[in-house]
Amino acid sequence: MGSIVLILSLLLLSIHQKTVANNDKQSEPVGYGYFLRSVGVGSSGKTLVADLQLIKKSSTFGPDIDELRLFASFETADQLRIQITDPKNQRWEVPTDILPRQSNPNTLPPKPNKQIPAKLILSDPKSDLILTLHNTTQFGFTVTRRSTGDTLFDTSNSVLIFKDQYLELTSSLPADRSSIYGFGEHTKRSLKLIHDQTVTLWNADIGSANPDVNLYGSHPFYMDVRSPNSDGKVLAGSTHGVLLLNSNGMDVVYSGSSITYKVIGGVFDFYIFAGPTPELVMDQYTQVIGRPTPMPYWSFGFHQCRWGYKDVQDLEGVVAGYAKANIPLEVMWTDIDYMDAYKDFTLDPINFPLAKMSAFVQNLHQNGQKYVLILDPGISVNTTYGTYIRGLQADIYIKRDGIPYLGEVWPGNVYYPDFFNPKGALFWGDEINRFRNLLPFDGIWLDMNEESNFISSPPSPSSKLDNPPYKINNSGIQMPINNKTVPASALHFGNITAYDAHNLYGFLEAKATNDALVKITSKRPFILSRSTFVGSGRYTAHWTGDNAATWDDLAYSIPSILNFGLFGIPMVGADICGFSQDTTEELCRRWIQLGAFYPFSRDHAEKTSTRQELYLWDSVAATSRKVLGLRYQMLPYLYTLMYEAHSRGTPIARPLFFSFPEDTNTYDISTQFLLGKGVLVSPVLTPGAVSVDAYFPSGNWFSLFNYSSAVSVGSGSHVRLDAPADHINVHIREGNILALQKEALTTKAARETPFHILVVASKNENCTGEVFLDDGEGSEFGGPGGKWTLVRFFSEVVNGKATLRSTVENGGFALSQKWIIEKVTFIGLEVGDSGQFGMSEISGLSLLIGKQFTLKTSSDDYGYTF
Ligand code: MIG
Repeated sequence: MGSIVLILSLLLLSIHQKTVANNDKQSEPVGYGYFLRSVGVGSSGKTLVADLQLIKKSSTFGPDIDELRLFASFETADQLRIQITDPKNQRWEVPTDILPRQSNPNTLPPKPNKQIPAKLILSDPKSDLILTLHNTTQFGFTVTRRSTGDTLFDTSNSVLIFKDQYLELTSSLPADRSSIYGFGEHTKRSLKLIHDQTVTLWNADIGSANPDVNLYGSHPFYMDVRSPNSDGKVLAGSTHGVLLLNSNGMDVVYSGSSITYKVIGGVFDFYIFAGPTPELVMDQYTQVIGRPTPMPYWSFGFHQCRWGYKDVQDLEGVVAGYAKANIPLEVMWTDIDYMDAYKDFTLDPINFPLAKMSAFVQNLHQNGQKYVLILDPGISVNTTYGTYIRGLQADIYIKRDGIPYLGEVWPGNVYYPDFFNPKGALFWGDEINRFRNLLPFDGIWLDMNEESNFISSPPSPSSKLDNPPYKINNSGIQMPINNKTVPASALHFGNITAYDAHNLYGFLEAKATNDALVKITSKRPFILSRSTFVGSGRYTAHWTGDNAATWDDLAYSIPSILNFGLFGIPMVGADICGFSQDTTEELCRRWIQLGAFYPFSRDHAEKTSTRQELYLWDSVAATSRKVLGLRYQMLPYLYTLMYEAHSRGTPIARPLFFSFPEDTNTYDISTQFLLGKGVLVSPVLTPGAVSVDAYFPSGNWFSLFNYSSAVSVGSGSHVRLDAPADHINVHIREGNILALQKEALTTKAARETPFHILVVASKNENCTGEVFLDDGEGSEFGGPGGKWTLVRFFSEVVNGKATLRSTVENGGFALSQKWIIEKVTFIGLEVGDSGQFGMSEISGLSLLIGKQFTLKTSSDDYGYTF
């Protein structure tokens, strides 16, 4: 039997030839790439070790590594891991203390196999995933879904390249059926990745007002939502996830029909998550990278920040301005202005003197408000500065050529603490503790941790790290990787190079800060970090960085926020009203309308821009009272979504396809999002608009501002909604039950109000909701025997009679707080077949929320009995 081998030269697209084989039988290795030399399957049948041998050398981007080892393992039924590395030389991998994970299944080299079949299958009967190793003209692998036969990941049409400083691998995708989400951090015009683009991952202090370039964090993770295939086996919304666990700089080239990883170091370490729903992918993904850390209840309040507050009086004026305007203000922030000459852990003695700052913070606390301050990692090189001296004594600064690396940030010359060094983390924690003893701040904002540097040090001629052969598309223009950061040849503790560790700096700073705050306060910390990596959600919240006060940036905040949900960092927001440039009354009004529904809701601006506190314009103030009023009513819901995120990884703010995966129209939506499973936010994103074109997946939807205003669509439809200047459309879908409280000026005051249960009845679907209650600040979040309560609500309409009942887990806590339900509102009660909806409100109740109950409306008039 003759085999037909077609060799195409794709010199322009790839540095290597591409080999396409159309036969199934093993033939002589052809072209570049590798072939399988030996394969051993572990005794469980769920793991495999293989040795690969280079077919033909190439010199572009350095010499090839001749022999590779592949480990494959069904780590769980839903998680297949495939790692390819160099068996002879230990290569850089993300350290296991940064990301704890299973060790390789079997490090024994497999026995050489004489006859390796052209196809070798590894499967776990419990798993829907199947791994096939191909060994026709060269090695490749595919991952398929057993239940549908769908190919999820497929390298068999491309060449594997593995050099010291360049790794390349391509997976083919069904361009017409695959919707890809993820990879970050970038500002994107669309949530779904558009075809034919390169996304670069290399943490950089580049303002998020710049779309499509690498920003502050690195998340080599994507979710692939499939549309149905022609044989009807793949149902719409069948979803899997793919993580490349690698911290090195990389370009990811996405054409639509393929995805190519071009990585400048480390190893290939793929995790394929079986899903098959977006929610399950998030559950599986965050089991590996760590669940999002619980955020304090207060952090769901509204935050005000600004770079350029002049002095304590300025701060006091802002707090008073909010109070006077009756707009909720939970947290007041200070940017670098509070510091003495921009030195961390100091106060400007003239404008922010300790006595005044102490009184200011004490006042906030008395009003149930909080205070958060900024810290930059760079420590001012200054022999009169205690922090600097203690750092030197502890020998914890990042070094280059044997001495601390000298960078430049706001204070001028700086050294960077090395968070890889256990002593570095302790030093940082100790400085935090000292400062907190002076000024009892409530949370920490970590900026400039990419690491940002105002200078670019020249490459060291003796190092191959500062100027690697493959230039990732840093800044969108192949800027050197050393551009305005700590150079790649700098060294961390344990001889870890900045080349490998660069993208982990912000992660480690957040971890050190979190560890310190837990130790100091015994409460759950609130930390906001600009730089992040895979798993940062275990320690920190995130904001999207330096956007601009433009309508585009308002719109792009939605994809950015939704992406961070996919990265396991659900507490995320964008600078409301815009960071750089002067905002306008209209933009700021539309922005707070949207920003009131960001998981993290903070107004922040750049020093030279016009002031933009919400009370400064009457129309912005009025809309703020309205939208933040709804946010504060929804605090128990937002907080319960945090609990859900922590328990199962589900984002707080979600793309529409999370709840409606079967509706392929939802895959393209970047201008709306869901809070939880059933609250749809449809903002105005353009100037001058007084209506909005919103997409509604099938069902009955009710305005949360006006329960009698309904949108009812049989199948998903675009609906034009009124959106006058003072209004944002927020709808809740049938089948949901919300536990609301009353709005107030602080979360503390809101928490003291009685509950209002809003039941959105449904004829066709289960109607459910839940609320998680605890003290909102303890380090424990759920857990056995703890001080928390989980109440689940169920409602049905039978013969025109609506019922609401609850089940209560661990009711003791809620009972101890004496929380009561004062009102129950049923909306969406269908009146016969009229298409009209009825409403029934039961007020004057005093049901203990910590005790289960059943409530029935009597027929006809929806009166109630219980
Ligand atoms: O070089 O601290 O993204 O939020 O206001 C700019 C001043 C440093 C960048 C942050 C921004 C903050 C600003 N910082």
